[in-house]
Amino acid sequence: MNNNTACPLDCFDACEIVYENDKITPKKNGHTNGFLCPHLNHYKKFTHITKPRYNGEEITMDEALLRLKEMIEDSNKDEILHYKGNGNFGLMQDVTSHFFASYGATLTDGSLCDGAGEAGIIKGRGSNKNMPLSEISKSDVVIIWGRNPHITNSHLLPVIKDKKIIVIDPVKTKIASSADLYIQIKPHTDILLAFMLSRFLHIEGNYDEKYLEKIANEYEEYYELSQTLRIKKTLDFIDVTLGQIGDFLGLIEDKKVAIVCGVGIQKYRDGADVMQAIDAFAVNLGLFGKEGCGVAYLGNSKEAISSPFNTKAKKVSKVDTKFSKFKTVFIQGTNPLSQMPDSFRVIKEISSVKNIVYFGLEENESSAMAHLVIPAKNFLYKNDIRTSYSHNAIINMPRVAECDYGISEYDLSAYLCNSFNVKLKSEAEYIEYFKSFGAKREDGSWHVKDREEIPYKDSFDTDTKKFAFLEEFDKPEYKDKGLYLITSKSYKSQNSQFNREENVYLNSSLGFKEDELVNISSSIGNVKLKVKINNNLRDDCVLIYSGTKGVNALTTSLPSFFGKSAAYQEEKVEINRC
Ligand SMILES: Nc1nc2c(c(=O)[nH]1)N[C@H]1C(S)=C(S)[C@@H](COP(=O)(O)OP(=O)(O)OC[C@H]3O[C@@H](n4cnc5c(=O)[nH]c(N)nc54)[C@H](O)[C@@H]3O)O[C@H]1N2
Ligand SMILES: Nc1nc2c(c(=O)[nH]1)N[C@H]1C(S)=C(S)[C@@H](COP(=O)(O)OP(=O)(O)OC[C@H]3O[C@@H](n4cnc5c(=O)[nH]c(N)nc54)[C@H](O)[C@@H]3O)O[C@H]1N2
Ligand code: SF4
Ligand SMILES: [Mo]
Repeated sequence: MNNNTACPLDCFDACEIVYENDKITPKKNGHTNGFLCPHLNHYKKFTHITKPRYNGEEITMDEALLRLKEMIEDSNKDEILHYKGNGNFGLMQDVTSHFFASYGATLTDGSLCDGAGEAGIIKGRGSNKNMPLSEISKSDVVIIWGRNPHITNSHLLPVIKDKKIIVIDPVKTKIASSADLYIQIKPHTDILLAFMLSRFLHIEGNYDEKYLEKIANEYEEYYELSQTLRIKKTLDFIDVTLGQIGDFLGLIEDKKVAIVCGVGIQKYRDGADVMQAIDAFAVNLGLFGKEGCGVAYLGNSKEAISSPFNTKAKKVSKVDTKFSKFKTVFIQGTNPLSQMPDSFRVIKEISSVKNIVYFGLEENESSAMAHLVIPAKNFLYKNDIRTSYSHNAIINMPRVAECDYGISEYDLSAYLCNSFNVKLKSEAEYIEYFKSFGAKREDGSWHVKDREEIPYKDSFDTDTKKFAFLEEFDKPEYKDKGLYLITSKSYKSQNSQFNREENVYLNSSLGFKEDELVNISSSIGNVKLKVKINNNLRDDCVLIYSGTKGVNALTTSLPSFFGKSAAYQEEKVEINRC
């Protein structure tokens, strides 16, 4: 049996692993660089569901499949919703969507993740083509803007270790502590910093005029828009000094610069505009289409790969889903009862659904609500293939071991397709099809052949082929009430998988004591958590990690203005002693 596969998790890195003697070890070379993160190092210790359940009773897999078939028969086609997440990033995971779409059920669109930022990128550039890891490795200066690489993207670290680093983050993360310049910005004000940086480039005459004339000719109008902001008032409001702006522009002058953004900048309703303003700064610097320069965000992991699966279907939002309109909801690879915004709304909506099916690996809030629980096989026990949203590798994920419980997405779909007369090819045919998008490199690794290493070389992908600048944006109100909720990723968990966090983190100046129980509330809802003191936070921030039980009781289900994305940090919060 082939023993080379890849980590399946929703992560920038898409590590390659070797499975030998029941052990997961990292591939020594290439982007994996001989190390994995705690999730995969301890993967075998986590308990997975092994027995299917119906209304709390254990049943066999055959019985579970029969129940599923009956639930589908019991519902009109338009009363069936397939709610799928990315618990596993394998390309074969969409085979279930193929069944549901072909059958006439409803799928979802929108994003719980990076959708607002992606929409901003597409507004400006016309497409989302990412700066890959291999190009970041060629830059001189790396600006880490709302990303936390020690936690979420550790394989970026060896690549940038000898470079000048600028960090913009309201939390003093590990990379912020060792950065050449750290800006502890006020949350949700990155758009103002991006405008200020573009404006000062113009004031100092350091913008790339020749490039702008060719590829972004409305740059003068954009400069005028940036002049509608008052410099001192804006900088005071966002907690950035003129000295820091000077240092920032000094560090990047005449250098190869990579702006590496994370989801932190765009967990707001105007998240798309924030990203578009950061892109605009990069355009003013002339960073696109040059070696070692550009903007990295979360690329589209399926870029330059066309799907063999039918996913044309009626779609509803995955952010504010009206579950109660459906009779059967099939949940796959996600834990919406924890991870969707506005948990109270989700619980209320989903409670009236007659048939809730949970198809996943572990017990959580969603498996607890489900009438039918179907255990999936984990990645070691099924065939798949994956790509990444931060580099261009395509990695085969063959079955590397056997187990006698659970079912793969392909086998479950084959059962449904067979039961309801939907055409399906063999698993091997689909995997071969995906492989055909790969090309071998000299070092033996495979990459997605039609992805450009340096995108936007001669033009952008907008209708005019030029970069589209923001033409307007919401001016800040320069007033500040309530605390900012920061809800980011934890070292210990993968969103709600593995070891979940349980606390709220606060700066000591807020006057709360370690381990005291507090009530955190927003206009949406509330949650009670124990305090942990963390003075790496600003004193106007409250940090509750993704995956903490109850955090999404605080968050709004109103989607972003562009990109149909969840806005997890839109709501301000209050804290009170219990
Ligand atoms: N260990 C671990 N790794 C993961 C995950 C996980 O759950 N655990 N999840 C994976 C997934 S699904 C994703 S999408 C990626 C995301 O990877 P990242 O983008 O790194 O994710 P976050 O931790 O949400 O946010 C990054 C940083 O944004 C900062 N931030 C918050 N608000 C603001 C703001 O207003 N402005 C600025 N400038 N910064 C802000 C936070 O303090 C945080 O340090 O990580 C993936 N990797
Ligand atoms: N408050 C707050 N909320 C957030 C975020 C935040 O930062 N703060 N982050 C948001 C982001 S960026 C994301 S991406 C989402 C993630 O939210 P989810 O998509 O819900 O991700 P997880 O919590 O990791 O849950 C993954 C699920 O997939 C299942 N699974 C894993 N592997 C497989 C498999 O091979 N097959 C099947 N069938 N199931 C599998 C696991 O059992 C688990 O139930 O959360 C969002 N929610
Ligand atoms: S760093 Fe990311 S890809 Fe690598 S093992 Fe951890 S979760 Fe998987
Ligand atoms: Mo995500």
